[in-house]
Amino acid sequence: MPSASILHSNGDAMDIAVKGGRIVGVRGRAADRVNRGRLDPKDLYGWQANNSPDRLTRPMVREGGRLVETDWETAMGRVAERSRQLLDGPGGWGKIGFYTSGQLFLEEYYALGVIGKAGIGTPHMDGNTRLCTATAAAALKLSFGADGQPGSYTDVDLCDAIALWGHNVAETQTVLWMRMLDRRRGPNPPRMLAVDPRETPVAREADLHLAVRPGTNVALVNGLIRQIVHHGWHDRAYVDEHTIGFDELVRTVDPYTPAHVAGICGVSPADVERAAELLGTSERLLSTVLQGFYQSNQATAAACGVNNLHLIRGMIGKPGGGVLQMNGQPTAENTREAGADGDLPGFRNWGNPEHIRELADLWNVDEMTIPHWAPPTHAMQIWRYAEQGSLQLLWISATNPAVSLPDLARIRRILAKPELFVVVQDLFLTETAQLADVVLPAATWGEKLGTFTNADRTVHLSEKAVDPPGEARADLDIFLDYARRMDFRDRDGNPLIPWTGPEEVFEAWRECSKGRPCDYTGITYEALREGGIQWPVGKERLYADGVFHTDPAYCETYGQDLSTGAEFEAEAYRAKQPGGRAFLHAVGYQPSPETPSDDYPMRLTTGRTVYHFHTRTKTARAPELNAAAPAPWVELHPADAARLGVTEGAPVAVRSPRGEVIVEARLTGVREGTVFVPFHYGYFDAPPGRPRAANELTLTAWDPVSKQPLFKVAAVRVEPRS
Ligand SMILES: Nc1nc2c(c(=O)[nH]1)N[C@H]1C(S)=C(S)[C@@H](COP(=O)(O)OP(=O)(O)OC[C@H]3O[C@@H](n4cnc5c(=O)[nH]c(N)nc54)[C@H](O)[C@@H]3O)O[C@H]1N2
Ligand SMILES: Nc1nc2c(c(=O)[nH]1)N[C@H]1C(S)=C(S)[C@@H](COP(=O)(O)OP(=O)(O)OC[C@H]3O[C@@H](n4cnc5c(=O)[nH]c(N)nc54)[C@H](O)[C@@H]3O)O[C@H]1N2
Ligand SMILES: [Mo]
Repeated sequence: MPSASILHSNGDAMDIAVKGGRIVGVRGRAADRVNRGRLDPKDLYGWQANNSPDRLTRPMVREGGRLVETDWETAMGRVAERSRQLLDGPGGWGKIGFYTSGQLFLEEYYALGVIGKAGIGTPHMDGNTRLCTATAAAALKLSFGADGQPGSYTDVDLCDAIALWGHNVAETQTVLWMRMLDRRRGPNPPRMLAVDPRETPVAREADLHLAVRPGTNVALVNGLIRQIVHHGWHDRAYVDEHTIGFDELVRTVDPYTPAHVAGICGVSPADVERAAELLGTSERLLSTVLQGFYQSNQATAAACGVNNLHLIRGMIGKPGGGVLQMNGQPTAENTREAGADGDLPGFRNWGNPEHIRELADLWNVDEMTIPHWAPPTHAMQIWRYAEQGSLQLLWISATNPAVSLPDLARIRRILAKPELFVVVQDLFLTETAQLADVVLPAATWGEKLGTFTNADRTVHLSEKAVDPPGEARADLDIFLDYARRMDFRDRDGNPLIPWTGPEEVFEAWRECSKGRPCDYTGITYEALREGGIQWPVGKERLYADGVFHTDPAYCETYGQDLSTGAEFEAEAYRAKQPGGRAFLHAVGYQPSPETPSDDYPMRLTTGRTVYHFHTRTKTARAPELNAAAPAPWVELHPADAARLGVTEGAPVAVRSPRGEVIVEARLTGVREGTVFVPFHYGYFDAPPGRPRAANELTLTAWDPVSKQPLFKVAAVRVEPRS
């Protein structure tokens, strides 16, 4: 049965093989535009998690402190009853929050979005996409007027230079990496630049590797722009015609000489010059940006910096010349476009009354029901409200925050609070589910029908190949059941949510997306059965004509201050008269909120390995993947290891002001003074007395603009352990 990969954002098309009602394998689909038959190791083996004997098969509720199995009627009854109690009290909508995912399907997000925004009317909705690609969305909105990826994967085939900004694509999107390697090993290979504090496979392949100090991306990008302008490598005509803010950009980056940048970033001035030349003299430059930028200090400013670089070189929307402000999760794009996170569906602007009116008409509800009086509550704030007690029901779907959020000791404390009613919807009894009041067993990929969209806007249909185990239900069915129990009504007293299955929701979503940047009106289930299709249909690249989505009536945001995150008013935005031009935004470098000290002298950064997906609920259950990376580690520079008296494989303690992990040392090409710990390892299968989740160490701090947490910069102390 046709589907696409669910363990990264590449959207590799595949067929699911079924025997005796069970999934028995997968293979890549040769005809698809995204992957041409290739698959990632996680996809080749990860499906085995579907068949795992410890899948949740019945709902559970907390009784006398323990979780016990029950039936759907009891479990959903409790969720609806608690919701009703809260809603019937004053300001009830403000007591209910939803924390969802980048791993459900488009239809599920849209249904959830309508439930939250038009049914309950809560502004407290977000996804783990806040931890993942909130910065991509913020940077795309601020530079180009709306979310939506300008580039296309075919740019890999056509470019003459590739710059990877904090993106270890070789381990995180292996099929895209193979496409890059095809070029590198073929005729006219593109030059390659890697910006990463570690010597990743990407860094080893690149012609130039800038091993920047974590948290200094803005200084680097400012310096590169300065050199490009200094050498006259920018496209003055494009800048004049299609952008706003060039003079101020030039003023802002002026102090960032190669020597100044070298001092901040810990690289050589000559390498800064070389990088500027590589970028400045290419004719078709492709950039990809990911977590080394998005989860690091000044995230949105750094990501906008890459947009700036492309805009001043006139390299947006051209074959081979473009930016991929990458997605990470398989369906992150859909959370953002369908409005299950803070955004309004269809990339609508919460500050624009006309956009609110459109939604109110579409859903036939009162405009005042739809939260739009302030920016939507971002995930980090939702958790704070839960901590402070104003939020009293938190419904978590398809994410495992007890391992994936920063400062886990705090998150465990919040989840365990008796006043907070926690609903967890998952496949397994995860670290988070163990702390829930109600656990809802979900069906997953291969067991339900729906669509999702990859990082280059390609939509795939994922068919239902097998039945879910036991009583597990598709997430959409769970949300629709809740809507029925809550009896949400529209302005005329008719059911707000009349849908019964995914295709009906998709039809409703098409209507909602009409005329917006993410227009799905040209896409149907039937057409998708032939293979992946990009939105909007017929546009391989956005902004090919140099006209951006910045018109005040159309744009998704009126802008934010890049250093404080403060939101601009409609008036101020209109006064800029963007008229379809893109914005060049820039700010100076500021150090991370936590930098090394005497007590915590080293920099910690965190991230991924090729064999595991996130908190490993799927990949630890695939024997091949688990065997390839069974336990966590810390990467140390050999000189740091020698100084600390640590040898390869020895146990070491890594401590931060928040907590400790004890993991094995690996001596690698990470920058001196920096250590790296993968964040995949939670505690469901941890040996006793060995804390090992990287997020025991990380801090509660976020980028002021995108509100994405800073997983890539903390201060730590490393010590040998016997
Ligand atoms: N194998 C695998 N693949 C995945 C996933 C997975 O869990 N496993 N998850 C998917 C998801 S959701 C995502 S979001 C993507 C993430 O994909 P990536 O962003 O490629 O993955 P990370 O390892 O989180 O971070 C990338 C790099 O950032 C570097 N880095 C750290 N700090 C800094 C800094 O300050 N500046 C710079 N320039 N670089 C820095 C790290 O050394 C790391 O190599 O992967 C997707 N694909
Ligand atoms: N230190 C550090 N922390 C990080 C990061 C980092 O680089 N460093 N990266 C961040 C990023 S980019 C991300 S994306 C997050 C990921 O963090 P999480 O979202 O917490 O990670 P997952 O393990 O993917 O959790 C998804 C959960 O959904 C369940 N699930 C899977 N499919 C379905 C389904 O169809 N329905 C339902 N209901 N459940 C399903 C899985 O069993 C799993 O428990 O972690 C973030 N945390
Ligand atoms: Mo992610």
